[in-house]
Amino acid sequence: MRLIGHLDMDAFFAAAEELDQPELRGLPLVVGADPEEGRGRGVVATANYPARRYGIHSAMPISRAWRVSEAAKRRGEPPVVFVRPRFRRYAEISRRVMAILRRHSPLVEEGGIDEAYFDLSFAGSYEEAAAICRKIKAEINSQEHLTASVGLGPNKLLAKIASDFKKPDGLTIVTQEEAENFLAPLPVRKIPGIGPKSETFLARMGVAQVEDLKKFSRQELQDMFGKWGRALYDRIRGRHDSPLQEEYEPKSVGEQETFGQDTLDLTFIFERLWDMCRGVWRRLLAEGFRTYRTVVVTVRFADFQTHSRAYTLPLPAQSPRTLVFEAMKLLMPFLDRRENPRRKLLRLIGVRVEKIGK
Ligand code: TTP
Ligand code: MG
Repeated sequence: MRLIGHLDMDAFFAAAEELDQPELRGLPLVVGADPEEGRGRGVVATANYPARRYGIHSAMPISRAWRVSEAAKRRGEPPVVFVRPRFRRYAEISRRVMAILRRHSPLVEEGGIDEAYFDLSFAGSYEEAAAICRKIKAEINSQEHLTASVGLGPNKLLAKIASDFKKPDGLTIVTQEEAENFLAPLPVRKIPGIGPKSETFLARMGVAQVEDLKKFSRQELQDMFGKWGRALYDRIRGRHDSPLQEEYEPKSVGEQETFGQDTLDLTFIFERLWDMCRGVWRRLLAEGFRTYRTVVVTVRFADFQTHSRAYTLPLPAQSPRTLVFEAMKLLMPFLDRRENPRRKLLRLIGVRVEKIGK
């Protein structure tokens, strides 16, 4: 029997800030870009739970979070405290949390800075595995003074959905037998792989919950979503057998930048792109890699519409010049009529390399 856990820290960046600045505890808190009195142009990285009650969430424009805070002030409620992220501090906490997990599980797959899958099959039963999960949570609490939510299930899919089910400080157990009933009432968006676009597409067909999606045959899902549709057929029934991968390697290295003001100044944009490519190349080498095969460019227009275009080279490349060249080719269509017929100004660009190697 496989027993897989998934752990996800609660409001991670915000919780870390509250830990280091106790005077902030209990106040609505946003970690993210500088709001600059409402003129700030970046986004919210995360919000603590009091700020979420105001409707603030990750990836929201920081200017909007600022307006929410001003409105709260007018109602006589506490305004939001805005702080800049301190990534090195979060990485340090992350390392210690991962170390706690590794003391309790022989196989840990780090899924990101604040989440990981861990194999507890050796425990032999859900009861034993749940006891280990409680111990892990207790240790994170006593050693790091932070809370995490944990999901326990027969595979990575159910473990991940379960860890998100009760937050903060939750522990949710879903057995294979319970899986279908557990998934059925959830919004389709809870299935990893269903993003905002698929969600909208499905909503137009009246499909909101997982149980609505179960009316389609495997073939129908394939017709809608391509090859992924076939896998989706199994996912919504709680079936997923992909193994945990111990070696967590960053799958991509990238940078992005929100401009000081929206622009279509080609000289400026290319200069920024050039700089970013050099930055990406330096970080690739710094992380011990030498090659990449896929180049991804992201563009966000002034109206917040965001597009990414990727190109995969036939062979791994190992020069920064290829990166600049491919990134420029990917960016060009957004600057002219091909992808930007209304000549919208650019707000942000990003460059990323994927399929990286040593
Ligand atoms: P999440 O685990 O998605 O969010 P969270 O830990 O803040 O809150 P929750 O209790 O719901 O798990 O992401 C972990 C951290 O990653 C988060 O604290 C900040 C960062 N992050 C961003 O910078 N931008 C984003 O869009 C998201 C989703 C997260
Ligand atoms: Mg989290």
